Amino acid sequence: MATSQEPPEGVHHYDSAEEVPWEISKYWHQRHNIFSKYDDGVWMTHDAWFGVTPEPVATRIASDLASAFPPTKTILVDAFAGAGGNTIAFALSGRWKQIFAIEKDPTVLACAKHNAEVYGVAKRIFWICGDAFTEIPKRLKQVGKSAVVFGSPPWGGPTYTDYEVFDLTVMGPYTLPFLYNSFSAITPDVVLYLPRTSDLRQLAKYAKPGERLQVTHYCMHGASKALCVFFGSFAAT
Ligand code: MGP
Repeated sequence: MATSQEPPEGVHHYDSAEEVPWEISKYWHQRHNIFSKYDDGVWMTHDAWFGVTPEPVATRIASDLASAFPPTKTILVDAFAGAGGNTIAFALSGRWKQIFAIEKDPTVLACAKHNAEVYGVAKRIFWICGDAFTEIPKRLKQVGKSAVVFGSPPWGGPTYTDYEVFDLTVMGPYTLPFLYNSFSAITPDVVLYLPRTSDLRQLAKYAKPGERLQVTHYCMHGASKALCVFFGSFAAT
């Protein structure tokens, strides 16, 4: 579905390489891997390019989450929706009765909504402009036991690649302990999308006695893009 809407200020759709700022050009060249429907008018902000989950990875994550949790889990919360890569894939999976997409930057949320329209799933998603750490307790405290929280937080920018092993306790602006403590207060079923170099020892500390946490690397062209750690019902014994 091609859209003819004009992007609001701060939002762009680049059609040719000449329009693209140099720091984004590596991502723009991967645009069809990031959104297969990019040419149908996908919207992005400058910063959204750095953190968006490429479509094949988002699709695989959505399929893994669909089967990971029991049927009593009917609500999926995307705590940091960004430009919508993961949210769209969760909606396309058809697994969830309700999907909440939370994003605190209204311009980025406008991109996510628009991109979901491009993919024909915008009406299947509840869009929330706000901070995940206040919105989730406010809206989901009562239904937490039916919910899974997925979080693809900011990693402090592309410089995460400067470290051989990425220290999740200093990840900015939200550290692993802060993310885990905030979301697990609502539901034990939390999945976080983190740098491929994340310190696994820091993740392992959250395994309950006798349990192991599942960590899945998501790859494209034979190389890991990132990993997901699954907390909660999914824990392997
Ligand atoms: P990358 O390392 O910035 O780029 O991001 P590239 O070129 O795709 O990777 P490489 O294999 O060529 O080195 C890799 C993936 O990490 C992206 O596709 C995003 O899904 C994810 N990602 C990157 N950053 C900086 C963030 C971030 O801050 N937050 C989240 N949630 N994901 C990110």
